[in-house]
Amino acid sequence: MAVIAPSRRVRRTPFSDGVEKAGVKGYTVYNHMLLPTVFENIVDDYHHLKNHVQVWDVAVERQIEVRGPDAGRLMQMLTPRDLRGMLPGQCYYVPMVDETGGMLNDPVAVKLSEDRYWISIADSDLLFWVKGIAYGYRLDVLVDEPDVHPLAIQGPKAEDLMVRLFGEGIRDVRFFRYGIFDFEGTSLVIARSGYSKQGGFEIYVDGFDLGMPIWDALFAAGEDLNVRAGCPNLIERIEGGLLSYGNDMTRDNTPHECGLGKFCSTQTAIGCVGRDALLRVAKEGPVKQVRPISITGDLPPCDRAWRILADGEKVGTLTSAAWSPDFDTNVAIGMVRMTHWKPGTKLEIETQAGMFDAVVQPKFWI
Ligand code: THG
Repeated sequence: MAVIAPSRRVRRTPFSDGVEKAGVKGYTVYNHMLLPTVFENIVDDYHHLKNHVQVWDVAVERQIEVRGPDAGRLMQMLTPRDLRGMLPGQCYYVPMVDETGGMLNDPVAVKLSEDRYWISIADSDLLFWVKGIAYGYRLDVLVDEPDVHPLAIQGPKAEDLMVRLFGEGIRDVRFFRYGIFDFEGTSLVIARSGYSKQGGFEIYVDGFDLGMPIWDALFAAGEDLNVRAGCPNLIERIEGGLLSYGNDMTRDNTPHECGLGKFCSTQTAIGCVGRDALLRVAKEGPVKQVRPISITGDLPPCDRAWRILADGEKVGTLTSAAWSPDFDTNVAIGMVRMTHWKPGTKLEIETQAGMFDAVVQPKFWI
């Protein structure tokens, strides 16, 4: 692969200097910003993530701030998840859909106060949709992208590292809750969350200038914990069934097809613009759905959608795959038609390097 040409359109993050110093070997572009994909190699990065602690530059998880008297109303228009019980201090994983029930994004919503939220987005230009809804309905809200940059601390030793910087209070932060903690006189939102199944935190770093001081403080405090720079790991996130917007799902999919029905309460999500469409499809149930799939053989990189076949007929699409050292198989995520989605069903995957045998799994690996 050739290099990514640097330019203003491919934004650097407050942590990019640290990422480069740590020897980043690959990037992707996500929300028009650099996202590291590999440091040592993807397998070594994976073992380290599962055994130690990593600091991830996930500033690409951009915030859309929604602020004003109609903030709560606007948030409910965006998602089929019922937000009435959401309190300040909580984070919710919220599918966001258009008027057809198609997935626009799968962000984490952070409720800062009754009239102020952050939408911590996956890779799509959701800001335009949110601004359009706010303007079209003449809502009394401000919608913008603040100077806030998530830094994730992930891995089994994440809590011990965070305590050294922010104190014992870190241990009391529950999953998908946040607390406010001080760093050199600045108050920061710190949540127990992150795009791995290894446990950890996300620091919402407020302001570009604070980026490298926090980065450096984490590495200084964690030397004996074997802290390293890391990034969302392809193998670990497939094992954990963490979906990637734009890869595993697009606007063509409903939340139910993505297996995100458990994050929808469409019946009571009054005001959601996709509500009628979703009520219609939810009644029947989806006819295709995301499934964990194991594949045997020496796979090429999954850099395009692969056709899933059974008896020579297309029965689905395979969108993420990687070799898993811990489970000794290729782990994969695919969208499979209901006729072939039962665990144990044998499939064939058509790749750029030929055909591979695959089996639908009963559940994700972690
Ligand atoms: N953190 C923050 N913003 C994000 C991500 C993140 N924005 C982009 C992307 N990741 C959004 N996608 C996801 C996907 C899965 C999860 C979070 C964001 C996740 N899921 C838990 C799981 O599946 O185990 C369950 C969450 C729950 O039970 O509520 O964590 O990572 N800030």
